[in-house]
Order: sequence, then C-alpha cells, then structure tokens
Amino acid sequence: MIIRYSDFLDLKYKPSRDDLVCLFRIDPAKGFSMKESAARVASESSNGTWTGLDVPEHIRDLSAKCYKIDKGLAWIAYPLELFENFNMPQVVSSIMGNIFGMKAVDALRLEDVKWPKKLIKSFKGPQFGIKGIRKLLGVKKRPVTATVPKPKTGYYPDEHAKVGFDAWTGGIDLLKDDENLTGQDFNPFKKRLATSLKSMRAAEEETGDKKSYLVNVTAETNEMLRRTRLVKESGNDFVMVDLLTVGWAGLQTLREETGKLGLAIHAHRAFHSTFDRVPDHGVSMKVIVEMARVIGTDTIHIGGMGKLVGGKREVGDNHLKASSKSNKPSSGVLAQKWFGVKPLMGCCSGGLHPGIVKPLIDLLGPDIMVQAGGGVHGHPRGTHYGAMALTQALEAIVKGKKVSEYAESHAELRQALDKWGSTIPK
Ligand code: CAP
Ligand code: MG
Repeated sequence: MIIRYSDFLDLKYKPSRDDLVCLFRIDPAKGFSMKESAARVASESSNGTWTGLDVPEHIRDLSAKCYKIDKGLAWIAYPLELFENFNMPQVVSSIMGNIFGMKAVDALRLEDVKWPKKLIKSFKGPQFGIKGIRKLLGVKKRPVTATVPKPKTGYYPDEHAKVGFDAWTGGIDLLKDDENLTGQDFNPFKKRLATSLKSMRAAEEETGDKKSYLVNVTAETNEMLRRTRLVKESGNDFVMVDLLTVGWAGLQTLREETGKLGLAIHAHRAFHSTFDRVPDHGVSMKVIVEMARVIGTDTIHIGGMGKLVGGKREVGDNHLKASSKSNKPSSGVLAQKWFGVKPLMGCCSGGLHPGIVKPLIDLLGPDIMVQAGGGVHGHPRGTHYGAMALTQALEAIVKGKKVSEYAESHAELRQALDKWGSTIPK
C-alpha cells in the first residue's frame, strides 16, 4: 500500500485519548495550500518522507494525522506508539525535529502539546512542586523570594557569600546563582557552595527563618551529578540548572539523581528566546514549561513582564501550564490534564524591582517565586536594604495595601520607589 503526504491529512479523524496532539501555527510556503503544508508537517514528524512509499499496514497505523485546520492553525494527532517512554530527546526529535526546516513552510510554530497520560506517567514529574517548596521554606501564603548577585559573574566566593548574607538577612528566602555562573576559576563551585552555605547558616541563625541556595550545577553531565551530590553532602536542599543548555537527557539524568538525594530543582530557561521569541516560528515557552513539568523540575522561569520580552498573555499561559491541575482549551492553548503530577512554581524574573511586582501577583496570584537581581542590589543603600524593600513590597501586596502607601511607614521601600518608581527597565 502506497503512503503519500496526502495520507497524513484526515479531517474526519477523531484523536484518541492516548494520542499526543500538537497545535501548530503554519505559514505555508508559496505554492502550497495550508492542507498540503500541514500534511507534510504531520508526515515528516511521524513516519513519512518526500516520495510515495509502499509500506505494510502496521507502519501506516503509526502515521500522524492532521485532523483539523482552522485559519493558520493545524491540529496533528500522533499515536502513542511513536514515542518511547521516558525519553524526552526522542519526543523532541519527532515533534520538534526536521519539520522546522521544511521548504513547504515559510514559518512553523509549535504552539502547544497535549501530553497523553501514559507518556506523562513514564516520567517522574516534580518531587516537591509548589506545596513541597512552600513546606521546605516554611513560607505559607506570600510569594517565595529570590535574588541573584549582580554583576552576574566576577565575585570571588567570599564576596558572593557576603551578598547572600546581606540578602538573606534582609528577608529574601533564596540566593540564586546566575545562569552563567558555574565553576569558573574566579568563583569555583566547591568553594562558592561552602562559603555561601556558611553565610546561609549564619543568616538563618540571625533571622530564625529557613533559607536555601539555588546553586547552579549546570555542567557536563557527570560533573553536574558530582556537583549535585556535593550539594546534598553539604546540607543544601536545592540545585539550579539551565535546563535548556544541559539538554533534555541531562535534565532527565539530573532528575533521577535529585530523586535519590531528595533535592529540589530550580530550572533557569537561558536559551529559550532563540526559539520562542519570534511569534510565528519555533516552539512556544509553554511547551517547554510542560516538558519541565513532565520530567520534574520544581520551579521554572516563566517571565516577569520586566526587562525581557513576554507580556501578560504569555506569562499567564506559562503559569497555567506550570501550575494548573488541568486546563481547558483557549486560543493557542490545548486542553491538558495532569493526572496528579505536581504543579511547578513559576519564577518571575528579569528587571524586577519593588515598584513593578504588583501586576505579577494580580495576574498570577501569590503561588510564584519573585526573583530580582538589580532590583535588590541596586537599592540606594545596597543589597540588605534592597532585600528589605522587596520583602516589604510583597508584604504590602499580600496584605491588600497599596505599595506606595506602605512605603510611607517603610523607609527601605520608600527609597526603592524613589529610585525606580514604577519604571519597567529595558
Ligand atoms: C535577572 C536574571 C535572570 C533573568 C532570566 C538575568 O536579573 O538573573 O537570569 O530574569 O530571564 O540574568 O537577567 P535582574 P527569565 O533581576 O537583575 O534583571 O526569568 O525571563 O527567564
Ligand atoms: Mg540571570
């Protein structure tokens, strides 16, 4: 039986519960109809090729089907058997593989994925999730807070640890490494971990509060695991990883290790804009959020409506995919059930300061992490007071008070607002 591109289009097909469904935005190339381009995308991402082939029936049964087209969008269903359990790189090679380079499309965007239960359940999912992180830190209702020393790189370990001490004692819960700080000579991993944790314990002693350190273990896989074990031996409860630069296999391996060690994972998304920034091509961030949830990080950066691109709609969709038990379909969003997989805590970050955090809590609620680097350390009186100012702004918001009014009785917040107002940095 000959299989051709046109066999990958079946507008009468009804996806089964076990199918993985992709929602693609397609801009067909000149000379191609939407149907022709969509059929080619379904073919190339499942089991077709450019020419007709005589194939046995059982191979045909594995073909993806484009079953719906509406304006520029195409819904494509993939039989579950196409995917190997517990192998995210294989999923990526299929639904995010060759298709983005096909000449039959001028642009192609993977907007969303509906993940079937059996595939989801073959992965671990988050170990802690929102509730677990709140419990670990003893933070009940307000957003969790984090800060990243700025400048990004250059501090020696003792300087880094001092910034941490000042931030922790100013009220911040989490010290976070920057995405490009790993184990450079000026700030080696082992030394930074030891000095920062010493500071952390001193800060815990001084404040009586639980603190933690999102220490960046991003490295070659074996080295990443060595560093992760060192984090555990040193008594910390979190690691941070740049999930996209270590890759999906690296992330899965890390999740296995943190599962054994009982460590939480903070996922930084450095690299995402290379493929999600251009609206009509690439892969949307909400798909990455879902993949992180399936594999099992505990937090993930979802955008902060600050210095980096990504408005209300995008941040809201990312948060939905990170944290909801299930979601209904909406424009550009497929329905998803999570079958008990724990929700991820979205981390809002990028140019944040006390004057601009309110819209985030209005949009997403308090179950988020608010992370500010420059917006803490750039305070007129430095890190410690900057940490107090951010803590005060969030206190005001959670209490339902106006940040500017709260500032009348909170000098540190007043000083931050005097410096930055409600300017969104660029
Ligand atoms: C923020 C940050 C974060 C970005 C990541 C930075 O610092 O440390 O890495 O927020 O972006 O390097 O820019 P500032 P996103 O608070 O000083 O801006 O959260 O969008 O993934
Ligand atoms: Mg950073």
